[in-house]
Amino acid sequence: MLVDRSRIHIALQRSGRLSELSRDLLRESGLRIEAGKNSLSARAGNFPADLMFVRDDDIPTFVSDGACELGIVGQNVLEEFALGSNERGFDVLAELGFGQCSLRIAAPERLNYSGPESLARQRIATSYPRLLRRFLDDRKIEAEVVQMKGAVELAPRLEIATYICDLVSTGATLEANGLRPVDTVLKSQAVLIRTRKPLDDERKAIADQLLSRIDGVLATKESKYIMLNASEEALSRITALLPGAEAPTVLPLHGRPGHFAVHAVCQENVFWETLQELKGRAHPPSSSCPSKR
Ligand code: PRT
Ligand code: ZN
Repeated sequence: MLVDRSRIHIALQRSGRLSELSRDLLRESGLRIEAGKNSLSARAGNFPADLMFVRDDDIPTFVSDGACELGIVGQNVLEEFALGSNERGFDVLAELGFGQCSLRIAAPERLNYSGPESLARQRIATSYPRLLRRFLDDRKIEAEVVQMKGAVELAPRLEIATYICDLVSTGATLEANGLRPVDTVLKSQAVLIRTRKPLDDERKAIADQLLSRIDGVLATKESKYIMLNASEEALSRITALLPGAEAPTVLPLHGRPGHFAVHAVCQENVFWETLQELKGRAHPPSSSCPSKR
């Protein structure tokens, strides 16, 4: 297949937990994507990018080989891949804030776990043998890693292994199988990756443009817009409470001398902690209305 050098190629999970969320992010970044569920590839209607829909396990390979310039994949899949390759063929450009899960060691309910040394000489079933092996080696624990492709939660019941090491998000699957999480091997979320293969200027510019759009989308998601009314005396105390905010806009309120409207964009982590305090300080209380957008 001839590679079209005037377009970039983005590897996305075809069908699974990350596929819709990955497409949503690209749509929010302004790409028109009209591919159906069964398509293997799609052309963005209004941006020089082709999307390749593949198994998530293939995404690190495609990007490292340079077949796709960009990709979206879970850190769990990415790090397992990286541990098996001699050279890192990709860079992580952004954490995307979805697909969160943890790779955890889990034990049957009845078993006591008193730290990683409890794993010594035990059998542990996993689909992530390299990440698990690194976890054990870092702690100088010798244990047997039993590799499974799926249904890892069944291993203790089938007496294939005593422990398992698998992805957990809500914990419901572990619970349903009489298991409980006892240790964490890796915390994971979806990330945007770029090949380390050199790009020609044209495709580098396209990739940079998309990255800056994605950065914009992520920044908006992490921000909250605060609007409140305050008296003149309260203004300096209120602006001091907004450390994560851009310079707030302060506007006089028509017909209410000495009172102002304060508008500020605030980082989400600051927002929730600050909200209560703001409510206490804006004056008069009846007109203080911190709100979010
Ligand atoms: O077909 P393909 O190979 O592309 O997909 P896949 O079946 O390998 O992957 P998929 O779609 O299941 O998951 C894609 C990615 O989503 C993973 O690589 C993770 O980065 C991320 N992710 C987030 C999860 C979970 N949460 C998750 N809970 N991947 C899998 N699970 C599974 C887990 O393995 C276990 O079986 O969900 C079960 C546990 O869920 P809870 O909620 O009961 O704890
Ligand atoms: Zn997979």
